[in-house]
Amino acid sequence: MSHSIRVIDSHTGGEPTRIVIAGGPDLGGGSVAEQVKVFNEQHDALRRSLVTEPRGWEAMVGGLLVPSPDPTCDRGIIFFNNVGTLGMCVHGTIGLAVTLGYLGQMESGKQQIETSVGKVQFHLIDDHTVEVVNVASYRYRHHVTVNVEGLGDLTGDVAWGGNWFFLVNDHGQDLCLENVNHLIQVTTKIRQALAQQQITGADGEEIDHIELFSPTDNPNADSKNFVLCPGNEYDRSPCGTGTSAKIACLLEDQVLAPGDIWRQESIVGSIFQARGEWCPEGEVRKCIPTIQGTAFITGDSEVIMQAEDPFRNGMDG
Ligand code: PYC
Repeated sequence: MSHSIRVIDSHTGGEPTRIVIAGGPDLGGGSVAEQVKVFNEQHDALRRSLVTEPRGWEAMVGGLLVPSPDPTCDRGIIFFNNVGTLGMCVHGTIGLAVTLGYLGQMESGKQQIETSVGKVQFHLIDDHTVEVVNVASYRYRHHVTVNVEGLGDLTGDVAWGGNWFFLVNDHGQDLCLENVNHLIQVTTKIRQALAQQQITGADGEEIDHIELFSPTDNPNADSKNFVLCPGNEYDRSPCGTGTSAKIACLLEDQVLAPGDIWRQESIVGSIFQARGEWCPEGEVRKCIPTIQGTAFITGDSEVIMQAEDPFRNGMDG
């Protein structure tokens, strides 16, 4: 007995996405947040088989298309990586839009999807270029100091962009590709220190993404970043949820005005173009970020899981 699943692979600014097109499980309907619960409880082996070795690799982000009960949404999506599900993933949404275009399923050029953390719109501008209107984003805490083993006191902001981020400008690290292993170690220590010192997002939620910024000498970008994702892989793209968190901070600091463009470069040199608009007044001041990036199809295949394969669910069984 074997089970096969059709996937389309793409990369967005170097960061891979694997969208499950057919053969995924029935999660019983309900909101996407409810379906995420079923996916986590009953289908974790499927997550591992799709995005970890030997069928995937640790940096890959998966997207499972699911129905949405919301009549304003075209579909729902559950994003996941090598260690679990993600709230939102902008590079994955850019990959989704290009994938749907490749499949001839983007007739109107625009769609709205339901994620576990809110509704997101995307617009396929051409075969490769996509604009994503992300979930409302905001700075939760300003100038938070954390003591990090071997690094001393570091100060950053805690912000939401569809996932929780700790954003640090002043860190003394050289953000270059040759330094990636060291940057992973440093940002892992920062994440551990935040957890130990009980510095969290709203409602005690774990800050699972760490984002370092530096100036760039690329004339087409305003800043360069390095983003550590849960699962200890770094984002090859500029990280759209991280860029959304950055936009919220830049608007708060009045470095950007609503509508101003911010060009965020990733550690591999890919660029997202972003802007934000304030939401109508609410309890917490939030903005709506719009992120533009490009993606390219890299594969269209059937992933096969043979029952007798000891590694059908990844290396962890
Ligand atoms: O682009 O939002 C993003 C993202 C999150 C994790 C990896 N990429």
